[in-house]
Amino acid sequence: MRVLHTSDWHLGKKLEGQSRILEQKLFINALENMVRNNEIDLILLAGDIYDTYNPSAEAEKLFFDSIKQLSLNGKVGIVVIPGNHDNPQRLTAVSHLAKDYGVIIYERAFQEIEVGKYGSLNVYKSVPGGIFIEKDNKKIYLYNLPFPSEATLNETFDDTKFNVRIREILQEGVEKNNEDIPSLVMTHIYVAGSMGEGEVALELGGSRAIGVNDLPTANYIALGHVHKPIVFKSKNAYYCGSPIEYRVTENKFDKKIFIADISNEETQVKEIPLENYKPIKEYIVTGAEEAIDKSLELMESNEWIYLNVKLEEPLTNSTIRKIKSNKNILEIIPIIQIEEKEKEVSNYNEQTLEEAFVEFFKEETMGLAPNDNITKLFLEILEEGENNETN
Ligand SMILES: [Mn+2]
Repeated sequence: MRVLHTSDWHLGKKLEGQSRILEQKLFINALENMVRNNEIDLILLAGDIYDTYNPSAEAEKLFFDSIKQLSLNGKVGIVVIPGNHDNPQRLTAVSHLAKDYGVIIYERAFQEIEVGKYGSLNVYKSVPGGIFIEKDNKKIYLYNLPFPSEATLNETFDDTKFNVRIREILQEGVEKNNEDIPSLVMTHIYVAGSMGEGEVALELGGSRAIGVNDLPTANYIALGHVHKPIVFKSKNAYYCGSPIEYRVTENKFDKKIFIADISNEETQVKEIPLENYKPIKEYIVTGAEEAIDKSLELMESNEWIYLNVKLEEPLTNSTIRKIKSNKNILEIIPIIQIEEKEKEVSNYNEQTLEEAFVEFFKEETMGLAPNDNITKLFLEILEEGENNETN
């Protein structure tokens, strides 16, 4: 059976308030072509379909359209599990309609899917968390574990036992395959990388992790959660990563899709690089003029832009407007130049109030001098105070 593995679509996710729906639609169209060109039997969608618990109508429409489009109207099977970003009830609300298109959507761990026809897929046997699938005389067993947490598993365990419990669940899940057919596992979880070949140690803030050795032995393990493609060769385990860059830190590596030929023999895996429709870029310029020039130069660049500007004084509103005439500029990040000279102890008594205010303002703003209006305002308020006193 030929399986395409994708995850972490994060439909509806925004970047500094900017919609990514257009890029997400382009990805879905590209994915449809891959499904057609590679004669895919089954698509595994390993969680984080949406970005939030309450996706927008636009994001939901894209998901509904996508499963119909990618299933080629029921010719290709799709199995979906919720990730930590998804609301499982919301995700599965469309299950009954999706069934005709060959789409199986899990809501929770240990769920027993109804046996029967799902488009061209035949689920001929079902166990808690696992399905025996037959398509065109090819058979596989697939064990699914949606994002596991104490809440979703309805269990409590202390942090040190998390990986032990997950290892047990996955092991028992795989053992339910009592036929001589390949075993696949799909889950949405953080696997802390060992430092072997092609394996990268990562930290995902606060997320509970399992180790590579906690993964069971299977013909293919489809992982979701990490946005970078990672291969754990020793376990046939793969993170395909997110299809598009969702943060500026993700612009250092290529996005991929994995296609696996699954049989009782060794699994053959092909990587397909994904096109980057609108890369996230960072630029550093010095001064307002350079910032405006850069913005104009990149007007047609089709990039998301973070513009870092080295400054000695704040940008005026008119400069900001000129820079932002380039709609791809996400954020203008001022870098205030701090003078290295040793700070002298101020004697405010020897300064005029205006001088003292300017100095105080600079201390509070990492070296940024107040503009004339602010200084004027300060002096006006001061004067008002003095007048009040004499009244
Ligand atoms: Mn996730």
